[in-house]
Amino acid sequence: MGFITNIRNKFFNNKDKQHYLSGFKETSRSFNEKMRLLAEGFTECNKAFYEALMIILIQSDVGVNTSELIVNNLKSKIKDKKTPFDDVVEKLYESMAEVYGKQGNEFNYDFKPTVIFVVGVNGSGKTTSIAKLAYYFKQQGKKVAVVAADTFRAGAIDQLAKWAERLDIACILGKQQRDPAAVIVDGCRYANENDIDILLCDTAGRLQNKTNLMNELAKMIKVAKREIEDAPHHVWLTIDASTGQNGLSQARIFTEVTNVSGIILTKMDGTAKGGIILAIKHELNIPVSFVGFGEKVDDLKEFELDSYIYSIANGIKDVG
Ligand SMILES: Nc1nc2c(ncn2[C@@H]2O[C@H](COP(=O)(O)OP(=O)(O)OP(=O)(O)O)[C@@H](O)[C@H]2O)c(=O)[nH]1
Ligand SMILES: [Mg+2]
Repeated sequence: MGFITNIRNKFFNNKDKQHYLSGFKETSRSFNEKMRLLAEGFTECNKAFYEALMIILIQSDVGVNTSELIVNNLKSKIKDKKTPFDDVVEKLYESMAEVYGKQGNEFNYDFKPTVIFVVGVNGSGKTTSIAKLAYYFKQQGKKVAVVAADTFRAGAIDQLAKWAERLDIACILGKQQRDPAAVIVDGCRYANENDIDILLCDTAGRLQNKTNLMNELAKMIKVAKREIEDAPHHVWLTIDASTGQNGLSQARIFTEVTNVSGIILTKMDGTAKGGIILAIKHELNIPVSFVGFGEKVDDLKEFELDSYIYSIANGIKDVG
């Protein structure tokens, strides 16, 4: 059985398949169009073919290093230069999955409360993702509260408070310009006293100064740990998919200053830069945990590698 047939069932059993199909539609369209052109001129798997393939991957935001790895992996699978194009493409998807490696996005939410920090550059989708995560956990019957520890940007606190009101969950508010660490302390205490399962903490994303960022995050982490053992249990980084490689390099700084355990890839809807998922995993060695497919509260979905690959490979046909 071929690789695509193998992952097909998994895809069709994925409850989020519609989000995957529409979210990766642009990536699939653009990738398949390029592959179609490559097929037209295809004679055999020679140097020129692999180079053209490499360019297509790079154009899909897979990144140079990751593209190279995928192409090398593919080469090792193609024993016969004259392998038919469709079989080569199937092996290509298999190579992508192998280069991504293990999914690695299973998280432990057994701590009570489980404290999750969401970090990331300005506008990358932290606050919106917090709201979506709150909804996600609430759907699972968990008691959720959010902490508005972005005391830097005017309007940030209101933005989160509005979401919390709509979701009917508690929001621990800081005042603008107040020390964000103090708001984290309030949040942790509230969670301890109110039987909260999941405490989601919003943070400010300013990046002008690495030392400041490092100090501020370090302080927030320190006070959280003081209030709740081992907190924060997870630190998730938002990356805006539409900013591609550039967004990835901006986000890298957060992985240098804190122990990021998962990635939330936002704004996947409407961009063709879906290859970034492979680059993120390879370059940062952090799994993509969730993907944001839109602005609505239920538009954040768990990342599933095979469904992702399938959506790009066959997305076009299935969307129709
Ligand atoms: N289309 C789309 N828009 C999104 C998604 N996630 C976030 N957005 C939008 O992106 C914009 C910025 O999102 P925020 O959540 O405010 O980003 P932030 O990181 O909290 O921004 P700062 O607080 O300024 O650092 C908002 O208009 C969101 O509605 C997504 O998955 N898809
Ligand atoms: Mg925000």
